[in-house]
Amino acid sequence: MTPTSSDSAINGGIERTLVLVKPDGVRRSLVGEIINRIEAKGYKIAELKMLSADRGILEAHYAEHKGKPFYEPLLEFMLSGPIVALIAEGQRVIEGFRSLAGATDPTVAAPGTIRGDLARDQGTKVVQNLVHGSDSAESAEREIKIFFPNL
Ligand code: IDP
Ligand code: MG
Repeated sequence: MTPTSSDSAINGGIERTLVLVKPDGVRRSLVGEIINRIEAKGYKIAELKMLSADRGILEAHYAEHKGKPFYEPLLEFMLSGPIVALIAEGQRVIEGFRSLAGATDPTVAAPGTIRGDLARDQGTKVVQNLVHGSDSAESAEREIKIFFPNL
């Protein structure tokens, strides 16, 4: 189909968000399931890598939580195994992925969401909820730079 000016208007406003599959997701072999949900929704995976985060990266990423009771357990948890970092792309993907992920607390996250379907309270100090997703355009830009500094 020949692109028209109205197509380019429809295709505008593409956003990018940073998604992390946390160590519990990698340990439980849920990487494919999580990526599938992102792709099935219609978002594009623009970048993807597996890495073992170091403390410096996580301190930068979670700076807003420094001093909270779950901060040290959160860093320890995120250091407990490899993670997958990806950039998902599409119109309103920041809000859209947060909706796919579900509420922070997996016990009450809605069924149908990644956290609601696949995670639960494990009695740990930090809640293990499989995924991270940027919460705003500013966070997305900041977090993408942390995990993909060469872009
Ligand atoms: P989010 O991942 O849904 O954006 P944030 O408030 O940004 O949630 O918290 C970052 C991560 O810290 C959460 O995903 C979760 O793993 C953990 N966390 C947040 N709040 C609590 C809490 O009250 N108790 C235990 N862990 C928490
Ligand atoms: Mg957050």
